[in-house]
Amino acid sequence: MNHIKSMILVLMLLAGTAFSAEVHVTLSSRMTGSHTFSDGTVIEQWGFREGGGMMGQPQVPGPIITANEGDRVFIHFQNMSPMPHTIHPHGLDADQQNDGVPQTSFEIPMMGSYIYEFDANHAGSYAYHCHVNTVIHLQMGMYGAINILPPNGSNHAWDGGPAFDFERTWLTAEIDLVWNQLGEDADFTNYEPDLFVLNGLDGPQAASDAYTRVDLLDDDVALLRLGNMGYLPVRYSFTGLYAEAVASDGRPLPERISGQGLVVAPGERYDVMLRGLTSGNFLAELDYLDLYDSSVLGQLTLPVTVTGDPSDVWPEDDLEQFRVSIPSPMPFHSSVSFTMGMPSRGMVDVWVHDIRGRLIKQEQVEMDDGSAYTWNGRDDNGSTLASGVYYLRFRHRGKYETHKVTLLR
Ligand SMILES: [Cu+2]
Repeated sequence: MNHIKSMILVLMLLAGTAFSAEVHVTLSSRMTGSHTFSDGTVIEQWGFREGGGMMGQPQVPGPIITANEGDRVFIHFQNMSPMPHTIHPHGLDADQQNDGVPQTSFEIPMMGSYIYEFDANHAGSYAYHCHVNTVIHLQMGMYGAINILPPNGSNHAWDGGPAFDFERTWLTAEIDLVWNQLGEDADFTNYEPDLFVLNGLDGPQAASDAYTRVDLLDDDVALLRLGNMGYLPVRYSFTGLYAEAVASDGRPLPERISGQGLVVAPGERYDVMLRGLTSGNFLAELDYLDLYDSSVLGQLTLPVTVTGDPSDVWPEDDLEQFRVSIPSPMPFHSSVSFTMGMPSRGMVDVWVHDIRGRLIKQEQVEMDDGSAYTWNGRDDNGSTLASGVYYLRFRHRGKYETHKVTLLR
């Protein structure tokens, strides 16, 4: 008996370490970078690049560091610049010696080096940035993303979370040209950004950047890792597309929320699943908001193309537990019905959106296996809706299903 127990313990230990590995990345810092925007404006840049040594310019944002949940990550940092810098793993549980906060640990001096290490404990989206005089070092470009995949490295937001076909990391920031010129001598009480950037690029540059732009084919699902490395909240809209935030700051959200109007505050990250509903050309619109009155200080738009034939049903993680039949009749004139397939009686949340993603109706109903849900083509106020395409989204025990219906008056 004891023998079996110890065998099991050994197997458990082996199983526990089966996926964990060491991830080693070499990053070096530079203060010699520059970037020219579409309108000809040139800025100075400080930042990181992959590899050590003296050669080459910084990359802004810095290289994306990718690991699997359970991995131990080692960042071999070389400071090839005249000022001290650090690497702070933002949102990760690093110990004090590895969190890159100079006030509680140390700076890496000119030509100095250090190996930062931490455990990638939770799949999700994180960041890194220099923490020396952070206000200006971050503004100058010393930031990048850390993306952690599930333990097996599969294309899921987390182990058991929603699947994606490809991912995009979108880091926003702004540039105050006076700060950019004055560097550490800038007046940090007066921030008046002139340029509003995504992955270090202005709108036209981002639109032609093969990594940043998003092109969806058929039922492709893109995982957008939205991170804010600037000082203004950024509001996103994806009109005509299906966008749903599933995680934030490295943890699954208790309730998925719409990506339409999602505001990402400075330092925050959101994981948004993006998918086409119909083929066409769409826009991701980013509004950079005033911290105090939420007025729009800057905007950036990015084309999102949907080609092929997106299906009507959102591809769900696991439909075994909860299924919703196709709508009947289709198209409908006065009402449309769906039959529930569920393991036992329980509450079902229902949302109705129009084709622009606006919420029309929301309710919670008690349903049983085989019960029918009927929508009468009216909004929450009981008003009759116009002819058109609507989306009904159902949720039961964390499982979602979405159906498209056509209303013909
Ligand atoms: Cu720095």
